[in-house]
Amino acid sequence: MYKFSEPIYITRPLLPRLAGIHDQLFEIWENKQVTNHGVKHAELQRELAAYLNVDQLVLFANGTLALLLGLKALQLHGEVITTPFTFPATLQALDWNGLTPVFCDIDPVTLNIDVSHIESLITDKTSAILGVHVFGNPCNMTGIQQIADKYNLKVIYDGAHAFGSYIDGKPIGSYGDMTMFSFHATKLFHTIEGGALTYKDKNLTQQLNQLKNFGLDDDGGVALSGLNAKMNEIQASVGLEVLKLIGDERLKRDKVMDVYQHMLGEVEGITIYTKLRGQESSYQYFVIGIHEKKFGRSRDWVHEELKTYNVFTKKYFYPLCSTFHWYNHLESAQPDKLAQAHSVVEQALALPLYGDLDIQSAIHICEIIRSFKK
Ligand code: T4K
Repeated sequence: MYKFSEPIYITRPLLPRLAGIHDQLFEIWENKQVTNHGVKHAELQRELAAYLNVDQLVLFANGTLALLLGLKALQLHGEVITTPFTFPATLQALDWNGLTPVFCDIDPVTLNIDVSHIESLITDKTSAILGVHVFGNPCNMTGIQQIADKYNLKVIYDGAHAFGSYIDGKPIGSYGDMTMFSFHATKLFHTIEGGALTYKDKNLTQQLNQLKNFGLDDDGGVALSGLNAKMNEIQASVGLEVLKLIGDERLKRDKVMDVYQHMLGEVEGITIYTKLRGQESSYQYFVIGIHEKKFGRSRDWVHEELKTYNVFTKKYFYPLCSTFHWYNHLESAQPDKLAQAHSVVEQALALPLYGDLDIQSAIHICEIIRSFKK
């Protein structure tokens, strides 16, 4: 069996030509505004709002701070219904706002919050539903909105993995009250570190801009208890260059996904969790589920064995957030209430997906995985 001579990771950052970055840096050096809302920041904010097709967008230093401050701007209180199957940052943004998560089990197909369980979790303390578009699979946004409208709850989406996708012909950032996007280097679109909020209520704009800048107002006062969560000019200029490459990158990732889909789609014991393509897809991750009994090997075994071939996959999102020691006393965190999440977290495995991964390498990865089947 083929063995890679160099390590293959689940992703590699999409890096623009250095000459383009140099030109951007030259302009920044010339005008000497390196952070605190300079021209690059303004330009990227405009370009991203257009690209994501949303009316309101504010940039942040990273996705976690964007979500944390977005939740604060919405003035939530008490409990927020959310998923245990996500990156810790989703929960940490709640924590830092003093909000209590109420964990909702997930749909085993989309891996997102299961709408049929939400109503039973609502109490008089519930103020919002925080859905995560896990691996770019969209939440059931119509179902969530119906419940939110009925109980007068806010809806926030963690769209860290959902950059640029359209669902039912609408940009994903236009659903709910607010959506967070992460621009970390591992994301399709990135600013090395960075993030943004898109949101419905334009009255929030001033507040969000203050919150990310220590709460300072325009009159020299301090209006809010904010933070430093500003995106600097170098981050913004990397974003401007990366944005030019996204169209091509999506096409390249589509070809890699084609190989995975054809070579792994029919293997007994393997489920493909990330099936969306074209404008619905964010092309962020390619994630499979490995069913130990049917495949003959566990997900953990496959993850470890692939390393001997120099292929480094990721067990996203292991462990479940509901098992963190500061949550495991919560009633909603009990494993019997989260049966699907506990099952999926033992099966999910993210495979390498990035434009520079050549087709032959994707074929080798599939051949290696297929050779594991018992
Ligand atoms: N909500 C959700 C649902 C999220 O998934 C995330 C972040 C957030 C919120 C918070 O957004 P940010 O505050 O991060 O904007 C990575 C990322 O650091 C994190 O942004 C991301 N989600 C998470 C899913 O993945 P790790 O610890 O798994 O990444 P790491 O360093 O192992 O990188 C993965 C692979 O990528 C490496 O094996 C090699 C490659 N890589 C990585 C980096 C950073 C490179 O080739 N070059 C690089 O510079 O967290």
